[in-house]
Amino acid sequence: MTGPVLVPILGDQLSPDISSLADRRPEDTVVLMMEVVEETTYVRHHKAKIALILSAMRHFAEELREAGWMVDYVRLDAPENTGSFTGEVARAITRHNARGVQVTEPGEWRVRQAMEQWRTDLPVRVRILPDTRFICPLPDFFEWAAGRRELRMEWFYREMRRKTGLLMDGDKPVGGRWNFDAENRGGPEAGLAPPGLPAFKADDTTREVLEMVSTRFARHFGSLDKFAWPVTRAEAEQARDAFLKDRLPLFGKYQDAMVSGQDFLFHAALSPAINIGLLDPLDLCQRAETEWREGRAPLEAVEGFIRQIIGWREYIRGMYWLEMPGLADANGLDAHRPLPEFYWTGDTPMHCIAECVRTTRDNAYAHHIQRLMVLGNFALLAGLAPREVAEWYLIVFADAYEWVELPNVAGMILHADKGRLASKPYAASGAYIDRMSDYCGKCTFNVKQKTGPAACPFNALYWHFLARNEKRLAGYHRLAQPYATWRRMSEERRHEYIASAEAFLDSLSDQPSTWG
Ligand code: FAD
Ligand code: DLZ
Repeated sequence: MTGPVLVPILGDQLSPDISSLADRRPEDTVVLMMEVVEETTYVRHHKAKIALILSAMRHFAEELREAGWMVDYVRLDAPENTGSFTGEVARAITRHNARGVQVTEPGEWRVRQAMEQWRTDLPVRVRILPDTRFICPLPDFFEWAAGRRELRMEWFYREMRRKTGLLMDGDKPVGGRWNFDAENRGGPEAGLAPPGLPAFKADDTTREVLEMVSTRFARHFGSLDKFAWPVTRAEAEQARDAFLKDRLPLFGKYQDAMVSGQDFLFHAALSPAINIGLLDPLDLCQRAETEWREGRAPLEAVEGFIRQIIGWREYIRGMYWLEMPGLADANGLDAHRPLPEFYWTGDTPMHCIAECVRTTRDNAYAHHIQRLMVLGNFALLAGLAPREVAEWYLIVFADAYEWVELPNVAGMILHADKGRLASKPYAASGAYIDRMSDYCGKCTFNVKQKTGPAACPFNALYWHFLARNEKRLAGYHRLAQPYATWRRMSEERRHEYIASAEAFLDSLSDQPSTWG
């Protein structure tokens, strides 16, 4: 074939400097963008996630056209749409008489498998290029991981600080320390009034998508009523600038706080835009560093923020590709309980869970501590099946792609990977939630009560979790103290905890979920 090179750009590759376009010239290239039913339904994504991606894709196609690229855009309702990336790429090769396909590697294992198959099934040469939007190339991550007994984020993070030069003074960290987490533990102070996010008004493109999603995906989880995510690069940059100016200075201090009705607090709420390519992570970190260097934000806030991006985000991505495909089936704590219905409905007297499910339904967003220490902690303590939990997290958040969701779920919250990612399970009783939130004061359960039907279920579940996993976890250095406390308890007290937890677990519905 003698035609142009076909460059498929996926829904989370909306960056003009994507590697698949880097060496291409517009006169010899057709960009293919595809709305396909397989991607919209391989899990039943939150309506707002579908709307965000399809609207951002349509806007990005216009951005590329304005920059001179020829874009072949296949809409979901196009009559011949085959419904899959593979089918659409095959169709486009014929349509354009393309002589080759050049694509940036995808973020998910299942799509990577499909792309590898293109190399044998398609009639033209297929080049799959690295995704250079990540700061740490995968071969570098694998090299870092090779031969290490423990793959701790903190060590990786220091390498990334050296590599990027962020917050460095020569070869030393600025401020004399790598990590200022100890300063970042503010609880929910009374009267905390975060400035709020800029809300982006839907233009004609977004309105059309919202209408289509609300009818075609009516039975998917979540609400579109508050949809205000940035869908263009200009909007994402506006959201970024508002965060840097209004919320970054207090980002660190209130990073772990949870307040009813305050859905974003001082968090960036930029992950949906970063993950689809509307913002460049390194540029974002450099801008955050400038806020510190110019005296507008304190070091502990800026270090904490940069650590989330060049540390956690890059490390999580490396771990995904290192551990797949096994990570998807990992179940190191042998947990099999079905996901309770209240993860979809929020219908539970546990106010913390109800509140976290509410923001998830309203915004397709919950902040990190809500995901980790409420929704995740409950899943860990109650022994929910990792596959069901992972699917839920992949469905409900606007920023969810398997490369970032799965290591956080299987590794960070559920310890299903037997501690490859985290040095101990993040298990906590109600006392942690009470310290870091205003939730317990609004709950019908009593967080100070340890056992019995009126007690906060997290309290007994915490000891039940430790007791049922004693053989697996007692050797963990960082759990030595809770296990010593457990052993010091009277037999009767231990029995009360176990009986209380089991009564609660028995009360959880085993009904299959309505939405998943
Ligand atoms: P901020 O709190 O303002 O943090 C700034 C940025 O740091 C985020 O935008 C994100 O890019 C990055 N970041 C912070 N923590 C992590 C982390 N653990 N892993 C990767 N990046 C991180 N993040 C996703 O982007 N997609 C997911 O599907 C996702 N699933 C998660 C599931 C669980 C169980 C947990 C515990 C965390 C998950 N996270 C996920 C990480 C984190 O919760 C979100 O990135 C964050 O809440 C996004 O909101 P924000 O932009 O306000 O983040
Ligand atoms: C998540 C998603 C959705 C809902 N729809 C599309 C789509 O129609 N077309 C597309 O190109 N991408 C979509 N995506 C994002 C893909 O699922 C994502 O690119 C792959 O999972 C690879 O990470």
